[in-house]
Amino acid sequence: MTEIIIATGNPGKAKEFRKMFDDLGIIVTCLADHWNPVPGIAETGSTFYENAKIKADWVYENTSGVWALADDSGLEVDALSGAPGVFSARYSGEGATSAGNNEKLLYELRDVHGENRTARFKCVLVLRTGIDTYITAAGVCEGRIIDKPAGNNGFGYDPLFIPDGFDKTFAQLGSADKNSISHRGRALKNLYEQLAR
Ligand code: ITT
Repeated sequence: MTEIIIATGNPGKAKEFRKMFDDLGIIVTCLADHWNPVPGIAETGSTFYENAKIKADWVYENTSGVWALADDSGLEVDALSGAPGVFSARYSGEGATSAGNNEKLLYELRDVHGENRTARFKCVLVLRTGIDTYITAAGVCEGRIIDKPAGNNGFGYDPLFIPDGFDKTFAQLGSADKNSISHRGRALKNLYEQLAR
């Protein structure tokens, strides 16, 4: 394995991957290291898998066949029938910000209380390693949505999500703690196990 490009334009994800791959002794780059401006790859799929594959394919096909790893992820809230799901990044509309998405989520959950606020983060990773070769891995982290943001670490919905077994949000946990139990950390561990076989 020589180089892996992470097919993400999300600096929060990029930072987590850099840290996790660094712990494995592997150097990675992201879209911003290769393209300026960072390409907006249209996510036209209807599942995390389809969107991850679209992003991995874009990078593989726009380089000389460099290994491309894509993450498609999101938050599924039970009381909202699984929303925002694949629309997590753009939940509050075009040009959505994390603050806007979090505000919308709290509004949608205004009448949902206590143990009915269960949710989970999901992550699907697709690594394209050749013309027709892919490795896929998935990870899930169960938890609940609190009623006001807490913490400044991480990104996205982290200030609203408390993982099961903890009393702090992802945004209050340090990155090492988050990565050890997160959907992304679990998916990457599974991917790495497949690579090591
Ligand atoms: P790329 O496609 O460029 O990777 P993106 O942010 O658009 O960046 P996704 O389409 O996979 O990525 O959307 C994932 C969204 O789900 C992300 O923008 C967050 O809103 C949310 N999300 C995923 N993982 C998260 C995490 O670990 N913490 C908080 N929010 C997360």
